[in-house]
Amino acid sequence: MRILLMSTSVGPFGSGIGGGVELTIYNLAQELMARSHQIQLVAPVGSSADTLALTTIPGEVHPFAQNESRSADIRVPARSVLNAMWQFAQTLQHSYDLILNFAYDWLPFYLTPFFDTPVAHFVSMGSLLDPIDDLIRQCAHRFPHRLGAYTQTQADTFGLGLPWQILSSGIDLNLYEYQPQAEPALAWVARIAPEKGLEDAAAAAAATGLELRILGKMQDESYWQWVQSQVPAAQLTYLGFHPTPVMQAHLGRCQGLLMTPKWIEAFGNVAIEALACGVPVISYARGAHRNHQTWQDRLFSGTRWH
Ligand code: HBI
Repeated sequence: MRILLMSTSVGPFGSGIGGGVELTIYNLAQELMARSHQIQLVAPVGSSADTLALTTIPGEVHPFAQNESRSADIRVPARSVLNAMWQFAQTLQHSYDLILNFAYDWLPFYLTPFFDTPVAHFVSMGSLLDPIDDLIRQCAHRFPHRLGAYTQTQADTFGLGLPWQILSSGIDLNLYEYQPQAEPALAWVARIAPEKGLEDAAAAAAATGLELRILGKMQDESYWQWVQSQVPAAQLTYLGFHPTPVMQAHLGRCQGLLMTPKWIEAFGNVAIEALACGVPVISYARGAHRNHQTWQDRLFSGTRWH
């Protein structure tokens, strides 16, 4: 098939601002091309995607849905890059058999019935904003099986009984190497942002006396400063945002990965990346992690870790 992939609206593809959904888009595109489908990615200007056919579109990126209040009106930037991306998609829709949306935004769901070419959606987060939830439910009823989610746990946050395709997530195991020797350090890999709960990982590192090696996009500098002020005893080493080969080399040298989400993590790609490197995962029994292997019943008072 000829498939048009429409990227996330929050930042350029490859910048790390889109978090796990960037890895999902890249891995899906690689596998679809390996199966002889023709793939074209549309993303904001400034994007880079090595072997992928890419069209970049100028415009203003969108505010993060997770930072908006649940019942607030939808905010669209004046020169929204997403509006421009979907206008572009409309002009060339007849050259494609399928359009796949990866943005968690109002517009692509609203436009679904207005396109001749079928539009399907990979929803990358759990329920966050009422106006988008309403649209997703409308899409589900009007176009059953056009909605993909990582996990049933994530899908259920939009209400029970909707016809989701549960797609899980996958990684290219050739990119991850097992390292037999671990150094006395724990790892934390995510966008540096409040919904990821870095302060809890810092507290765990302080409690164990282990260095915490932090990898991921520096999304919220003031939050990073706050975490350091909250846990002065923790030895926190920020290693930056890196492409998979470099990230997994750091991750593989650690004794364990801490996952401390404050929201319903839709999947948590880094959990399977750590396991691919032979690194045990310590996470909350919340969100998609409940599906992952249990590692330890309780680590802190009252906090159930899995
Ligand atoms: N917020 N408005 C908006 N649109 C997105 O596509 C989006 C987002 N927040 C986070 C996000 N995408 C991705 O980082 C997660 O889906 C992984």
